[in-house]
Amino acid sequence: MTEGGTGSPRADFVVVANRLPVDLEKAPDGSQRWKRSPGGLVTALEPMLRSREGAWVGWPGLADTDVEPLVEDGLQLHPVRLSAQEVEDYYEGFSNATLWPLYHDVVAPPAFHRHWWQAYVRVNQRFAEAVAEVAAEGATIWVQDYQLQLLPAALRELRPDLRIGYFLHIPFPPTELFMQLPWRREIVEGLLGADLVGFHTPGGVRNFRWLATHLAGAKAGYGRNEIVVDGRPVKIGAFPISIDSAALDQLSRSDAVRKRAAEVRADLGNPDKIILGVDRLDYTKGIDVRLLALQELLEEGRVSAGDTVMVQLATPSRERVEHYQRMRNDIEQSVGRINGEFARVGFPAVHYLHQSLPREELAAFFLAADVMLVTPLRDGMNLVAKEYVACRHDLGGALVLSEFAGAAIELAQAFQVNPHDTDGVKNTLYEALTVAPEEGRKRMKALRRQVMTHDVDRWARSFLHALGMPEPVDAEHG
Ligand code: GDG
Repeated sequence: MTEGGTGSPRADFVVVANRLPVDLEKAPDGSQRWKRSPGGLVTALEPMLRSREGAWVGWPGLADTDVEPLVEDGLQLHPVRLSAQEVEDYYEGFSNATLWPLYHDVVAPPAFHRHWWQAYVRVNQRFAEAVAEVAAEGATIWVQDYQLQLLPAALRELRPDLRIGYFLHIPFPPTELFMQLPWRREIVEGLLGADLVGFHTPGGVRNFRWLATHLAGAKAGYGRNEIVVDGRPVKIGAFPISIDSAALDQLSRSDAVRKRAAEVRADLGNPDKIILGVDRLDYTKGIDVRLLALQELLEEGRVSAGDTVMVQLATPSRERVEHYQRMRNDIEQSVGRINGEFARVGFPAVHYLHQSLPREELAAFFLAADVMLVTPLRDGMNLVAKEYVACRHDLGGALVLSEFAGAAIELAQAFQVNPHDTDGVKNTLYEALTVAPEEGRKRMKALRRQVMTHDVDRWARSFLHALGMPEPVDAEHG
């Protein structure tokens, strides 16, 4: 950390994301307190932020609230203020009702509203100004995700001295779909303000290269992973994100989690097979796809309720966005229909929890599940698939995974399915339920080889290395 022109401390490494790694919460008595929101990203970046006395810029989660910069648990946090109207237009609107569905293959129709776009522009500019204030001369900035695609160019305008990296956590869509966006050129130009633009998959890189060439006049650069814009090289590349594999492996080996996994099985009535789904309640995750597959297997008598039990954990998400409210109703109706037809008193066929569970509890469910169903219609990566694998130190369990999750590229030995093909999902689910133990172990071993050696720390390092971030001066290891 160095002293800025105004005498305020300035950081050499700044992470900027829509949200801070802590949430500001308002208690019923009006008092405010910070709550840590432990995501994979924070875990991965925390050591690097600390060793460089870095800073994090983001929205604290409460609208219309001024919050002073603070140091929380050794991390420098710089809150950006959003008004309630901006949360509605920039966040719930343009980010989650325009970009989110558009980038996920329009599995829901995206809505295009000019006033949402205007808020998106305004908020991105505000974030850029906040980062420009915080960053030291020549600092490295890492911009995260689809809410902040205009930030790289806005920031370069203010601070050409900075080294700017950008990473997209969701898929970058096929060019034909992206072209629907009325502000397509502005978005591509916004991203091109970065020195490095990263995606989960090579497909995202290809789509972006085409758009940069056709919409922003980018030229071929040095090698496949570089393009040149106005004489300035911009690197592009695939950096598949991962999880803290070792920590999860360790957690799942703990006595407490193993004991809890056995309890979960007993609580479910000691069925032969437990099928598990864990997702944010989102229409991209294909929760309906797997419920239909289970329903048909039950109807056909290929599995029986009681012997086979499904647990769907659905974390509440974006509850103010209309599409999410409708989808929640549909899913809850399906669960009700299946139970209405196939359950016995005290023995539901599907256990559905619309709740967020503690990490240890989640690990216990992973360890207890014979089949993990991950069936998104489109997903940038899907960390749940990797978390399940990291928890299966016993080489038990089978992973059914959609071809349309970014994780499918690395997790080739999963039981892969096309989520649009109901028969395919149904038959593959059945195959996973009845796989011979030796074959199951072989597959899980291969999956674990990938997940245990490619963790989130490796992901962050490879991105920052490609960006050319200097090692901290006092680093113990060169
Ligand atoms: C976006 C992209 C990409 C879920 N329920 C609970 C809980 N979770 C945790 C999971 C996992 C995380 O939330 C969800 O991550 P995913 O990757 O599955 O999905 P998104 O939230 O859509 O994330 C995605 C990711 O960004 C990273 O780049 O992989 O494609 O869409 O870690 O375990 N955690 C706890 N309780 C729950 O009830 N503690």
